[in-house]
Amino acid sequence: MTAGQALLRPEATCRSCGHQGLEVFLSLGNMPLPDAFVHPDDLSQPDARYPLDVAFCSRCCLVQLVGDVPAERMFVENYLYFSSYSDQLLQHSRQHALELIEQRGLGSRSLVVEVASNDGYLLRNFAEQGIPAVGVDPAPGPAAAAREIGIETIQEFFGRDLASRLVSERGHSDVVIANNVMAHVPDLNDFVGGMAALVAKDGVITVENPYVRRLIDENQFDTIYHEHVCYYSCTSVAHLVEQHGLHLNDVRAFPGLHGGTLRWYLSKSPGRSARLEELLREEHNCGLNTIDYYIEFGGRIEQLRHELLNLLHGLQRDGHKVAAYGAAAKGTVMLNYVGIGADLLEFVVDRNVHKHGRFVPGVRVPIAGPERLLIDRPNYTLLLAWNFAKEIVRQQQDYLRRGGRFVIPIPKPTVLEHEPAYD
Ligand code: DWN
Repeated sequence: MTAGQALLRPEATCRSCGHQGLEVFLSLGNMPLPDAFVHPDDLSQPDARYPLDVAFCSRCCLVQLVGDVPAERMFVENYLYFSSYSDQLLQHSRQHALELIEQRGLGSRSLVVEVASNDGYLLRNFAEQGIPAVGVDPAPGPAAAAREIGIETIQEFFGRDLASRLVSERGHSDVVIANNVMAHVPDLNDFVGGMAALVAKDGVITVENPYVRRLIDENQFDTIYHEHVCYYSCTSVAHLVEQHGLHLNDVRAFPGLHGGTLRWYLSKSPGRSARLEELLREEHNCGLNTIDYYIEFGGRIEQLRHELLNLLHGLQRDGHKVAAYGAAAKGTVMLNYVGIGADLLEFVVDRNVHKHGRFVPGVRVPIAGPERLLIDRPNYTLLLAWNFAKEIVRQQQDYLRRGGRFVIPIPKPTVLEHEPAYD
């Protein structure tokens, strides 16, 4: 498929509204699973690869992948993502929990359920105040880590079945939290139907996901990967939840989180805040509800790919050593789509010790700890975890003082001369 065009896939059905026929506006090729970091013993095995095509639904405006990868392949076998490796995310989550406790008057007779509770990074803030909290997460590693800190965790995928078991065993939930998971579920209506069944009549559901408008406007193509099946706007979320007797009531923006996150507030009661109405108007006015908005994006990404590769080849030609920071899912996409491999990168560093000694899927670049930046002293480090640029650059002042420089890949490949202005 040519960048800057759309290709109609008549067989593809919208995951939200069931509309037949989706328009693919970007194809990232046959991509390895983004979090399937390769163990040294498996280097002789080829990476499983799956087509990565992203499309637009002209009826409900949902942006979504065409084609599925078995969820077990992505979130159970060998899933190494632990939320607690980001101080920013921990701080953000604590703030979220404390606001809910106060706004909803939560106490020992309340019930909070978090779907995709990972290592208990968020629920711990409820548990420490004696508020009953239950996590749901299918990934064995993070679920075990949550239990180690006393967070009850049901190690399953969430949907209508589990919701009805939770209701019969514990009653309806005052708060249901679903951060960075509603984008991940292949059977979207089973997931949302489950949340609608679980939440109490006067309860609230909060859903956080990266905002598709920021993805498009800031060229965040590397956040398109097999784990992220859907990419949301307020328009598409409103369509989706109304099919399940839920209403989108409010929205909050967190520009500095994961490249630009929205938190949507859902409930069984109608009513929309002024800021939600404003965002819906903006989405209509900027054309986010039309295919042209996405076609233009596809063309920009092809341009970015050439610019980044040329920049890195130029640094190498000038005799500089180049490494990367952030063995992130988005890093796997960035390296594989642009074509940045072990010929260009000495290694990738990451704080998550579970990834050390492994290799980035596809390009097979080795992963080590951040201390390697001061030991090997690469002249330039490509910041694959650009969404945490501020936190990472703050940590790496010694590296910068000794002459090291970070390269930020998006929205435009740039050598960072100072701390980023991310808030
Ligand atoms: O939706 C998802 C997002 C929220 O998180 C998951 N499907 C998978 C994951 O995607 P990702 O791996 O691209 O997320 P992160 O959180 O951007 O990855 C950051 C990587 O950088 C992690 O491996 C941790 C690492 N890190 C680090 O080494 N030093 C992070 C920080 C903040 C640091 O200081």
